[in-house]
Amino acid sequence: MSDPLTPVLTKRWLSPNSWRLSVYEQLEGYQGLRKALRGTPEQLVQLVKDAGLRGRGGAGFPTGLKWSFMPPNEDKPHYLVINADEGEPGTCKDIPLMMADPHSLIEGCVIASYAMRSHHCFIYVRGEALHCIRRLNSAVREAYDAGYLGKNILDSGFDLDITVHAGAGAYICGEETALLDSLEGRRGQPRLKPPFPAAAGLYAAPTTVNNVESIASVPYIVLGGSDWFRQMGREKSPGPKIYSISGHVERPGQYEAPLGTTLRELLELCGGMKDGIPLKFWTPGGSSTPMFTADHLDIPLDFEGAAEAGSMLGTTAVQVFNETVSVPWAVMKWTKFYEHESCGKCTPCREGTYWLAQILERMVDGRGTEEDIDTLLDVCDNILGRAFCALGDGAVSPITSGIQYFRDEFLALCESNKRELVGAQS
Ligand code: L3W
Repeated sequence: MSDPLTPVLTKRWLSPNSWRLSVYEQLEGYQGLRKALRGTPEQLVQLVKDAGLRGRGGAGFPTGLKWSFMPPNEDKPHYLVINADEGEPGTCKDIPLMMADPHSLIEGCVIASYAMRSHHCFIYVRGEALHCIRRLNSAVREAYDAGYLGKNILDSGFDLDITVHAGAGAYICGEETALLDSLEGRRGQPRLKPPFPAAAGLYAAPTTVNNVESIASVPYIVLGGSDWFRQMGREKSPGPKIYSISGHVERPGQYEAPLGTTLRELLELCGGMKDGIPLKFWTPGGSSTPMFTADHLDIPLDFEGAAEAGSMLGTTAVQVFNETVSVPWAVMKWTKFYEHESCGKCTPCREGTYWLAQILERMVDGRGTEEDIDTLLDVCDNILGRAFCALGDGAVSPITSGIQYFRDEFLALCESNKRELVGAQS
């Protein structure tokens, strides 16, 4: 539940003109950078490790550890790339953050670049979010004019340029190596890992790819310290988090709360279920994370809690569905999204999502048979762990979890078809 230490990341969002540099500066803006530049890069990496910050883009990889993979020498240029491609269905936290408080991201970029000895940072933004790209470009210009970017930042001797890059609206480009390919001007498709980006990333140079919310958290860690950060959230998943809540709730939106907050508590924050219609199912972190049901209201939504209950925290995109929604129908909609967005590089995902979508459409249309349920699970089994990137695994999550919790609904669709077939024959 929201505690006295939060909000952190969203604390400026309701201030008038919160995106302007002058407002940001009045509210502690760029104080973290001033403090960071007085220390060494190594101290910063250690601080972020001590804080226990974990990646906010879906995987929860420890941020400080990732930074420490960057080589200490500068034989090649080092790059920081911000993954602002936010494409996971239901996820709407990074774009609001960049719209309301772009300087927190920019300040985080300068601190992180200093820590990793990078002199060029790219912010890769979802192409459809033109409003966000404009806002970021304007904030970057303000930061250059004020000496927070460019040469000799705040007389520290440190130089950094930021380039805001517009993607072209492909979900796959949220996968970090596909993003790098796209940034290099190629068609966005995932690369084989290893090598991880820290060894060979953008232009084959050492690169760190971090999510917007992860980097926007950094100035607060520098100012508040690792112990302060660890007071929020849970031992292995510390800190504040922006939960994007959508669907059948009274007040959908972004809600900041410590990691480990439960859906029951989040529902209190957002006014409860819309019109009081009971909850049926929900995703903890976007459609790629296996769904939960009304039995999971008290699961702590942090990396461990979600995983122990059989799902993933993902992007904390909490999508809430009430009793009026058919699970097979929702699963079909999600599957058609994955089919459309499959990049086509690997066969399990390219062919598998196509077959899954065909079968689900047939079932929802009342033309399914009981064997279709087994076929669905079989195709899922042949995608899971066999696709080239995480997109394939994500695509099967709604289906396997949907059948796990709501098999009767899938069966009922097939039963009605069976009755029609028998009726037609008699
Ligand atoms: C060096 C090693 N670096 C791991 C780095 C790696 C990456 C990070 C996490 O997928 C998940 C996915 C989505 N040496 C390393 C290493 N790294 N081992 O750590 O890596 P990984 O592979 O665990 O995850 P990922 O490929 O980044 C992210 C799920 O999040 N998701 C989110 C989707 C959201 C979007 C979006 O909105 N744009 O894509 C939701 O569930 O399914 O499982 O940096 O290099 N030994």
